[in-house]
Amino acid sequence: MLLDTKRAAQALKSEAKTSRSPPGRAEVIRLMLKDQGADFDEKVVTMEMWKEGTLKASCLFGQLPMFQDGDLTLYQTNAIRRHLARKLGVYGKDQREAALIDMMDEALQDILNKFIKLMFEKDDTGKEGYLKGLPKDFMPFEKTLSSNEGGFLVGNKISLADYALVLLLIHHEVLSPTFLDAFPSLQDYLKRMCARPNLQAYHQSDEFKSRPIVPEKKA
Ligand SMILES: N[C@@H](CCC(=O)N[C@@H](CS)C(=O)NCC(=O)O)C(=O)O
Repeated sequence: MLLDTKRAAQALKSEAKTSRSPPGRAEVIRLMLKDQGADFDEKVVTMEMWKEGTLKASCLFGQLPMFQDGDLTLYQTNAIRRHLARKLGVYGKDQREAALIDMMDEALQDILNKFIKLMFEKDDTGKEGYLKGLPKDFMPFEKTLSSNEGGFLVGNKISLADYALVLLLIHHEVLSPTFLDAFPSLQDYLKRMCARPNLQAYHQSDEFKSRPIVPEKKA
């Protein structure tokens, strides 16, 4: 079970002025679970529930998300992501691949952090500068994909790093529909990934669309 605070976090940052809750960091977890066909329940915590305090007091670090897998209770998004990646077999075929997946994942989270910061800015002044920095940010992934015959970021099987990249590409395409024009390998990769039956179904679902990370005013 995934317990996520995205609505609570959104309400806390009410100046972001988007009426729907953004997917944020937990979305990679959902993408991985959906693509792998894993069953899970999700509870979204509202601001009212969170403010009441009992739930916060019960969380080990006073924060969400929280993930329960049988008798294992996990906090910390990255611990949850990596636990699931290991469990679902999307963490590389050996330690070498796992290390490369971690490296890619960390670099992608650096981009995600900048992206989330932009999404929560009150006005659009940062958008132009942000878009100018995209070639530098995404070129390492373009290069990696153009030289990896396996068709994935690491090895020849989908991994946690691919889920993180796919999600970032989807969100950046909303922010800037032409941004992928300069990246032929990323363009082809995104098409292939989004054609995976479970990913395609989730990407086109109302559930996915109900959590736009790019508020309409930013797109
Ligand atoms: N390092 C933690 C950070 C968790 C975090 O910042 N959670 C926020 C929501 S995204 C939260 O619970 N905020 C409410 C609070 O701190 O009271 C992780 O990656 O899971």
